[in-house]
Amino acid sequence: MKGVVAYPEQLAERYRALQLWKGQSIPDWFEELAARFSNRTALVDGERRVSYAELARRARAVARGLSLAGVRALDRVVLQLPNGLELVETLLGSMRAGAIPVLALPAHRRVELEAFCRRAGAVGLVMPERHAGVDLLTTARELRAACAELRSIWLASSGEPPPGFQRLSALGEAGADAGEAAPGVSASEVALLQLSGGSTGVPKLIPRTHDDYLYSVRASAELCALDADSRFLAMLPMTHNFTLSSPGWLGVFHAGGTVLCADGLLPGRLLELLSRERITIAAAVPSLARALVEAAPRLLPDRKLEGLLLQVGGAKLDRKLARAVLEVLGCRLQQVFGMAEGLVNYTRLDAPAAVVMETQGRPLSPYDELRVVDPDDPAASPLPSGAVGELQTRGPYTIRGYFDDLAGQTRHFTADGFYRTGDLVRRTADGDLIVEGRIGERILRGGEKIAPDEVEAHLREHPSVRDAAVVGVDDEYLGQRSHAFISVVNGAALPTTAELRAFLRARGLAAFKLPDAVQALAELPRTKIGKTDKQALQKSAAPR
Ligand code: AMP
Ligand code: DBH
Repeated sequence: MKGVVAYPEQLAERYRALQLWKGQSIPDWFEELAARFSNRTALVDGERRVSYAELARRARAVARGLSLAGVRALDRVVLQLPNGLELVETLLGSMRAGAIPVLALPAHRRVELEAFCRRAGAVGLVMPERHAGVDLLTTARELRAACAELRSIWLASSGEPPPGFQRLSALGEAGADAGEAAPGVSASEVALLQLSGGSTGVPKLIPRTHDDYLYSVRASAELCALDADSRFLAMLPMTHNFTLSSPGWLGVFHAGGTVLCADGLLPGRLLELLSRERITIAAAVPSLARALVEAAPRLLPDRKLEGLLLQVGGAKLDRKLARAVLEVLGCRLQQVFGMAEGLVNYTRLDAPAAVVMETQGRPLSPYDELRVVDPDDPAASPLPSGAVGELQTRGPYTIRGYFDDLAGQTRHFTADGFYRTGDLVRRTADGDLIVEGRIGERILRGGEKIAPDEVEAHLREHPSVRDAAVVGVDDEYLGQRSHAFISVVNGAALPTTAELRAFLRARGLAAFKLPDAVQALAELPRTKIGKTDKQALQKSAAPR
């Protein structure tokens, strides 16, 4: 497809010969699952329970509805729905129609949605009429006016949509009595456009093929030992790569298990579901894991979550919180260091506790190629294990380029096809990765380099500090100075800058790493998926 950097043919052949890529499209894969697990429950959304066979039928109806509406093979459709049956059937149905869903998050608004529609050249958009108490109809109208190629906007709403918009549920109804018309979908084609978290501005589009995506899903499901008894609670947005594919709800489907949808629930309610519904696997970002840990003593006094594997990823999990997850929730823990561009690292289920608490795991696939390079001299030979540098990777499920982004190609990918992750990592002698931060977040203070992650981890060890983030602020004399933001443990007194600096010094930290300023916030700002929003913090760090 135009705008997509393909895998080199020789490598593609190798991945096929190795049976990593099986030549099966995601819709065909799901049809096969529907035949195999037919009456088993695939999805629970509130009161609605849907079997595999029923879900396949619903996805087929959506596919036909989209075809009847004029959506053709490889057309892009931006998909923005909250967790639930509609999201799942529309995602599967759009792929069955041969279209390429662009996976937006519920928190995205006009600026982001407009950028996705334009960049993807989308012909369709699926979005809720209201979400989390916000009326989105004006947004929908603005998008329709702004994006010329957008032919249809399907609104998920209970009532009749205003003129010019379609009702999402009508899609499945229109398709239900139409003839069979599923176009063949090639497994080597793009299946979906995932979003990069985007450390700068609006996310870039990530083209993942059926072959490569399914490989990562299957391998992840095996690694996490999923089976037909697996019960997954979707707590993060189901379009996010972690919740979708690592192994996520697609991985649970692969094993014949059951997916339960949660959306925008408070930690207390999530704890109740995790316990009552005997959830066996769930994915969280660290801020959500922290919220669960904090709510547990009150809401889960002695019902420990023994049967649960809590996956934590998306941002660095510090050791203190990792320990609390194990001790307070009483569940198993897995760290997941992944990226929508491809590569996913997991701590293994049989890894020693120290590895699970202190590392971000190792690559999913034996065919993942990783190298750690000097960020200031990336062309030099890779660094030895133990050294901190930028992680570069290529492999059977890592993209070779962003969608339609010739201009950014050499910035984000090397000539030999490695993705420059922008992540600073260190590999232990045993081959596990430890994330040390992001290149762009390094602070260059008067000739010294500071890795914010290191300082943040020490700050979080202070008994009054709940969470911490350190950013660089432009400084006339030093180039940059460091500014720490903290949130404080409920009820604890606010430590002064001098106290915190003394605390860090006592822990043996070099003087240049001590924050020049400390500012307390009630809550650290979060990105749409719940990672600490360092860009926002950088902007708000008041110049002295
Ligand atoms: P995205 O671009 O949204 O796919 O985000 C991927 C990025 O999130 C990675 O490149 C890392 O910077 C970060 N990330 C994901 N998982 C972890 C983790 N377990 N520990 C530290 N950083 C992580
Ligand atoms: O942060 C991520 O993007 C992420 C984290 C864990 C991811 O894409 C994944 C696992 O697949």
